[in-house]
Amino acid sequence: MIRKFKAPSMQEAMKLAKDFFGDEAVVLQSRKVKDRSLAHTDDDELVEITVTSEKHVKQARQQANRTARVYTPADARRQVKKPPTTPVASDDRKMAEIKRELLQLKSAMDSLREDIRRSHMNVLPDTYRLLEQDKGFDPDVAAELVQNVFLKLEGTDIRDDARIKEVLHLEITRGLSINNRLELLSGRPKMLCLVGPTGMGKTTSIIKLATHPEFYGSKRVGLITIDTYRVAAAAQLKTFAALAKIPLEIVYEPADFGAAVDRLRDREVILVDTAGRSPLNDDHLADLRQFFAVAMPDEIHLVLSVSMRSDNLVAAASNFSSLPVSNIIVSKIDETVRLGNIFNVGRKIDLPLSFLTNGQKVPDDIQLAEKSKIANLILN
Ligand SMILES: Nc1nc2c(ncn2[C@@H]2O[C@H](COP(=O)(O)OP(=O)(O)O)[C@@H](O)[C@H]2O)c(=O)[nH]1
Ligand SMILES: [Mg+2]
Repeated sequence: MIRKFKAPSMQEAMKLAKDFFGDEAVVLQSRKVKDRSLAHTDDDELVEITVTSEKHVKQARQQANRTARVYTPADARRQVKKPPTTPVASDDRKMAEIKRELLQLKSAMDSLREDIRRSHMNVLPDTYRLLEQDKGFDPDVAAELVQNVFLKLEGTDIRDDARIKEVLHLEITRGLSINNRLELLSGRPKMLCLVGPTGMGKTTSIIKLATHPEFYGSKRVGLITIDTYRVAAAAQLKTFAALAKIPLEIVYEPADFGAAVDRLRDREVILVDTAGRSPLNDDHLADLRQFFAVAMPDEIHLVLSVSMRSDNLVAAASNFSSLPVSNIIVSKIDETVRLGNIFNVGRKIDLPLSFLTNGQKVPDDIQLAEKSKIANLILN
């Protein structure tokens, strides 16, 4: 359902929309129109907003998804391969028609999405610009945040920059998902494994976690490197382990993993580093799955650098989705000021954040992921 509301100001029009749709109101479009009623002169202007509700947008999306699932390209191929029971020409025509309808639906959804995005730019343009252009929030993530902020504002809030920032801080805090328990397990070591593309900071993070007093620096730590391609990736960790007098096991085969874990059974924490020649290829992941079949880590943290583009982050995460990843470590937050990407990661990958790393200094440059602290980092 879509309705238009007219009022002398944006706020009054929004009030009418909220009275009708409640907090679910989504502004699709806003524009200035002339007031044609007799009581006013020609110069009077009204704000007209076109509004629907979150529920209706969701329904429209679900409708589109349902329709799309019924006719996937694979279905279309199967359909073509089937021996024709009816004249081929009529089947082809039907498929073409369905395809055309789907394309129309898709383009309607795209333009609806674009309208929603633009309507938020109209309501709080400065906030939207700050998030998207300065802070690196993805357009859809920024639009959703601005929408939530706008709905929380009351009365004259909309002209109060400090209040807007305060609500924005709250909304960012609310939108983050965190899981950063450091507790040990009783009776056996807790096993943490770090996975991720090469160069993200896995090995450095392991060294920080193993030595930082706030993390596992005061615990009995054991280290394991899974080196699936025999790339001698453990050299860095070997030097460190010798200096820090921490036992290190290097394993090349899944069969050796169980014994290595067993040799470290008196430890409180086992930190497992992973290295492969090209960690994004399927072989590396299939290998890792074999290691995990021997001994499953209690936590698997995917390490991703915040200075990567958000679509590459999502691609990297989906590459690792064949592993039971439990958390995201966001690394290298010192390398960009566009820290909205931390929020993008959380929203798009749908896994809780555990740690942030903020430099090359060992062991200092690592922190627990904390909602309010992340919101501060992003906004200041
Ligand atoms: N600026 C910055 N550099 C980092 C951070 N963490 C790791 N690095 C650097 O990134 C490079 C790759 O790190 P490494 O731990 O070997 O990555 P791995 O391949 O995932 O194990 C090294 O030069 C590290 O010093 C960080 O938080 N900030
Ligand atoms: Mg490494």
